[in-house]
This record gives sequence, structure tokens and C-alpha cells, in this order.
Amino acid sequence: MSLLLDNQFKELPPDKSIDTKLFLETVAHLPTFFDCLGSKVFSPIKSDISGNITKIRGIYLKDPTKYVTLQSILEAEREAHAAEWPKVGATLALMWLKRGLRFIQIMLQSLADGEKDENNPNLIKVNVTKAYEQALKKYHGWMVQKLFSAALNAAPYRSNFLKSLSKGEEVKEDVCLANVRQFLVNYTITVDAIYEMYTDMNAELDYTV
Ligand code: 03F
Repeated sequence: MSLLLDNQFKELPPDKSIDTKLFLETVAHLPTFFDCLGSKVFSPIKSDISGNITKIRGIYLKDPTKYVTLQSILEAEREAHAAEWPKVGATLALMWLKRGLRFIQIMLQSLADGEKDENNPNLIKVNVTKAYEQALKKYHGWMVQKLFSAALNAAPYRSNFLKSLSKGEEVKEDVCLANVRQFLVNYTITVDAIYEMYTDMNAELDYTV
């Protein structure tokens, strides 16, 4: 079975509220994926994503009934830490986590749409660069942007990357891409809903690291 389809995001209810427990269970699988990318270069990214999931889970577990949706966590933190909010707690962790999720979304969408460098069709640099420019670059200063350029050289080949999404099975590329498209449906809806929540609550910050 495809790694992606084993870990699909659930459909959201009409009010687009995101159940914290379900969300945490689903995103918890993403970091293990980095082990399939075949390079230690991605370890800091994996730690950053895992760290943010752990931070959100830590707060959720303090009061699962109170923090039943992601929005309820942001509202509670806005009330409790008026001076520092939104640069605090799970609000800050999810602010960054959603950017990583958006990166993955744009990269997978670009692959599914067949965007490629015709001169190097087995490289995914175009897809990764597009994702980086749209999801993360503006939040990174000069140093981190340089790290990104270095990490880009460790990006796997397109064929190997697609194979790793299929747990190493020899599935045909079109089957794998169909799985990616299927995965992207609820995934994109969820990521969009988180972005919308940050906009609506005026919780977005644009400082650089
Ligand atoms: C800020 C910042 N986090 C952190 O400082 C940076 C960490 C590492 C950045 C490395 C740059 C390179 C990125 C791109 C490389 C791509 C190569 C891909 C090739 C395939 C925040 O950290 C903390 O998070 C927050 O908790 C803290 O409190 O100011 C706050 C304080 O600082 C980030 O910039 C987030 C980085 C997220 C990167 C996500 C990249 C995903 C990369 C690859 C995905 C591969 C596809 C996966 C498909 C999976 C399908 C299942």
C-alpha cells in the first residue's frame, strides 16, 4: 500500500474545524517519511517538524476536552498570554508546522501536475524550489536560505522519491501520482483551513529566522 494513502487526512466537517487529536495522529506519521529520503541532510527539518508536533501535543494533553479543536487552543492561548501571543506555545508551533505542511503540499502538487525540468526530467529541484519559494523563503534570512540551497543538492531523484512514497514497491509512476493526487485532496483542505484560521484570528507573523 502507498505510504501516503496509509496516512490520509480525514475529511473536515462543514465548519472546517480541525479535531486536535485526529490532526496530531495524522501528522505524527510525516516525520518518519524523512527517513526514506536517504540523507542525513534532512534531519534538522525532521526535528523541526517533530518538535512542533510534540509542542502542540504537549499542550493538548494538558486538557484534551478544552483543546478539542486547533482553534480552541489558539483562542485559549490568546486569552492566557495576551502580551506575547501569537509568538507563544502551540500557536507558534502550529504557525511554523503549517509552513512545512504547505511546503510538502506545493511540492507534491507540482509533481502531480507533471511540472519538470525538461533537460533533467528525473530531478525534483523545480518542484522543491517552487515549494520553498511559496511556503518558506520569506521567513528565512540569508543564512537559512543558504542552508536550503545546500539541502537541495541532497534531494532524491524523482523516480526514487516516488518509489519511497510507495514503500519501495515497484508501482508504476502513474499509479503513484494518482495516489499523490488522492492524498492531496483532504490534505490541502486541512492545510488551507489552518491558514484561514491564522488569517481570521490575525495570528500570522512574518519575522525571519
Ligand atoms: C524556524 C525554522 N523552521 C527553523 O529554524 C529551520 C529549520 C530547518 C530549515 C532548513 C532549511 C531547508 C528547508 C528545505 C529543504 C528542502 C529539501 C527537500 C528535498 C526533498 C521555528 O523554526 C520552530 O519551528 C518553532 O517551533 C520555534 O519556536 O522562532 C520558532 C521560533 O522557530 C522552519 O523554517 C520550518 C521548516 C519546515 C521545512 C519543511 C520542509 C519539508 C521538506 C521536505 C519534504 C519532503 C516531502 C515530504 C512528503 C511527505 C509525504 C508524506
